[in-house]
Amino acid sequence: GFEYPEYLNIGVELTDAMVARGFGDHTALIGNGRRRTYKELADWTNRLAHVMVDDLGVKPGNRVMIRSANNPAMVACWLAATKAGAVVVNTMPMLRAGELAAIVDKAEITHALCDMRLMDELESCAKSSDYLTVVTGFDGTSNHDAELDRLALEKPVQLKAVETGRDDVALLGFTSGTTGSPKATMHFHRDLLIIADGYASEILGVTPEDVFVGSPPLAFTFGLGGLAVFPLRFGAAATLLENASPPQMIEIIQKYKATVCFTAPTAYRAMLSAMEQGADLSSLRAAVSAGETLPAPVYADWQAKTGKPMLDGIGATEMLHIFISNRFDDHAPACTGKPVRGYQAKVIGEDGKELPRGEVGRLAVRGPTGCRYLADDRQAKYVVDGWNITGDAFAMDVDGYLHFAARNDDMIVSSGYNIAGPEVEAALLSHPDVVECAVIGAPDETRGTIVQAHVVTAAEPSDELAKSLQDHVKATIAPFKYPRSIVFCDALPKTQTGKIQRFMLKPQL
Ligand code: 3SK
Repeated sequence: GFEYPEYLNIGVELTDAMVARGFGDHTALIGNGRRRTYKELADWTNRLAHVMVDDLGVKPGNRVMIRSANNPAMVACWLAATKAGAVVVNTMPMLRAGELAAIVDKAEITHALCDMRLMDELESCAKSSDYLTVVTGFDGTSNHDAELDRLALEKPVQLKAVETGRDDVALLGFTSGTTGSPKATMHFHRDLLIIADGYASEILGVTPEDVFVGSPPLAFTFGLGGLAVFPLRFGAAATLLENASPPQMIEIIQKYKATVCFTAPTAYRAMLSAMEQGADLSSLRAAVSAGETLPAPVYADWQAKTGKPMLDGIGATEMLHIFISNRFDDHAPACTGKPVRGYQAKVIGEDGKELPRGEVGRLAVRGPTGCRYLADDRQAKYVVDGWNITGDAFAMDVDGYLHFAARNDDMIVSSGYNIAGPEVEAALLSHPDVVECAVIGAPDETRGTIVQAHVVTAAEPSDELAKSLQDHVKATIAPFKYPRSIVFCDALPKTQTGKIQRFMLKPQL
């Protein structure tokens, strides 16, 4: 198990406690062209926490929204609000007033800290909100040129942080999933340590020498763990990029000799192409892929070009972070690995009973960070007898390894066959002209449902290209799975965390 003291504040654990452990002079954060040590981060967050308590009136338990792109100031605001005893809701820059309002209402948010560059939408949300009364701007460019920063400069660097309990809620993680309708998941202070002491320690073996880079937003728990909690828990450095495109990540990897990367398969594909143009990724010792299925060709190409495995994992906002993962010394293509320390997994059928090994069913997981939805009757459906019933279809083999089949919504039944959309996508992605694709079941008069592929291509769309893609799939996997319909498109619809929204491609929508 994971043992923690009764009183625990994750903001203190990741800053002042690290200084006390001798990491004061180590680099904690790199962003906007500046490095900050653990001591500087501890002082900065203590000053900010004073402002929140003394000037903004934040009380323990208040829900505080942070609105920003990934940058050091966002991390500082998150840690500081936590030190002030707040329950933090991190949000992404692209959210509009209506989406912000839904979050504010659901979480009953009273205070918001917002990068000055993103004020407009939040102010228009605040105008019509019954809850949100205090909106304060901070300078996301780290020039300390906004109200919050100016107030902080007057404050002392010593702080008596709020003594939160280890089981007090620290964070509300919002998830809209791939189907719409947002839910808030509650996570305790101790949960944030568990994901570091479990996944990051056991699977990644993080050390103070590590330098992290990646693309997921800090507002997504995948990003908050991978780009803030994991490095800061172990005295490592986090590089933060506001627009983490593959070229920018490559630049940072080369400049700071980054060692651990968190991103999605599409970005790894782009990084692999860049390697052919001379990009040097040799400093990376860990490439974590999650958030989307890792196609076997990307896994194989990475291994061939870098000599290191790509670590595929599956997580969920409900569970806070990754709960099943491959290991450096135990990995395979099209395999998600085994449960992370502290978690258990099983595959169940429609009746909720465990299925025999090898059969595809719904993945159920149990572990210390299990789902607690805030005021949501979907809780009873998601957690049954202590097991979290995910939306993903997996098979567990005789040796206990889990193999992804599809998100339950992605399973296509065509002419009586069960066809896993991601398997067809992986086959299409191994065609040289396919940049991205999404496969869905589309209605068809004769067959009921047919496999339809929506494809972003590097070549000029044509009937010949469509035929070549179909032939390629037939030659790669069982021919009955080939997409009978091919739709060429410029881009695929995605959630703000980069997951493809296949439901948006369904004809009825
Ligand atoms: O796989 C995901 O979607 C995920 C969600 C939250 C945290 C971590 C991960 C990988």
